[in-house]
Amino acid sequence: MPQVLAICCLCCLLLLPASSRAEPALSVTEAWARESPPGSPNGAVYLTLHNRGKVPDRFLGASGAVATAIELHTVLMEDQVMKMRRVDAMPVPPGLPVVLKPSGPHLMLIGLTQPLRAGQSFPVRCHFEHAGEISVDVTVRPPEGQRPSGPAPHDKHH
Ligand SMILES: [Cu+2]
Repeated sequence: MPQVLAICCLCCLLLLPASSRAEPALSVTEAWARESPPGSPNGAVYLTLHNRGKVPDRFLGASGAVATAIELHTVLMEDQVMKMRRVDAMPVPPGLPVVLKPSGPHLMLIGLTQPLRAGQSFPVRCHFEHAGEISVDVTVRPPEGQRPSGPAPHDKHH
């Protein structure tokens, strides 16, 4: 019965692309880390999450060989002191970019397995509840205060 087989194959072809060819709802951009001072055991990764889908997703953190452990941290003020807290997940609502940046949420690199040198990059795998795993390259930037390019840090507005 070659005809049955043909129909079956056609069905498979029609069904498959619907899920596999869809535009990825989630993307990770501007992944960067600060160069680690010599001997520093820890570091932090900052990045921007974009949810272009219609359903909320959740960022579950990341993994990679750059550190013994990578934790998702938020920063909060407690008695005028900035404190880091480990969280299990961060909401990534549709439409609004979620920015992990210095003095804000970040991926904490605990127990660096390699020094972070400016100009180099390393891979991490970001995990999402719905989107699954997304791999990104994290660019290492020079230490704060050293800006080989770009505007000087005097952008205070009163
Ligand atoms: Cu931290």
